[in-house]
Amino acid sequence: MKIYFAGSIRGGRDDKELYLQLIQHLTQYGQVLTEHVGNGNLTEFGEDGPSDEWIYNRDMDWVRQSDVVIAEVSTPSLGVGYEIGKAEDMNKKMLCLYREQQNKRLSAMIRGNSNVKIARYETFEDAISHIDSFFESLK
Ligand code: 6IA
Repeated sequence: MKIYFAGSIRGGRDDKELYLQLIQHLTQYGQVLTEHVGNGNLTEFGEDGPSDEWIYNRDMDWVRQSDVVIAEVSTPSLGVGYEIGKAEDMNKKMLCLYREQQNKRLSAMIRGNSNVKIARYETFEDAISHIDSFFESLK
């Protein structure tokens, strides 16, 4: 099972530790192609490294190859929204995890999309149980 995990990078790195913990949990279900999303050293300003064009092409290849897409959407991110739209067009099985926060509302382009399953959670344990139920439903 190939898993594409999407989480904010340039949109902001406030949840980077959470991404890492979610990715660690996901590895029991298969290969997480995008482990760098949980990299604690990666800031929203990026680093010297591959060009944006290279990153785009590689990530789109990975979305294509993936069996499932899990997106953490609590921190708004253009890249994550784009990946969700592409994954929808490719008919990928997808789960979006969303934590309610004061003064923030999830984009209508995600919340209003009946093709996108949104799992609301409060605690880390809730998020984990949404993930477990999602993989259970694929069996
Ligand atoms: O707009 P954002 O940067 O928040 O978009 C985040 C999403 O786009 C993530 O789910 C990633 O899959 C993808 N993405 C954005 N930037 C990168 C990136 N940057 N590397 C890989 N995927 C990315 C540089 C990494 C660095 C180690 C050179």
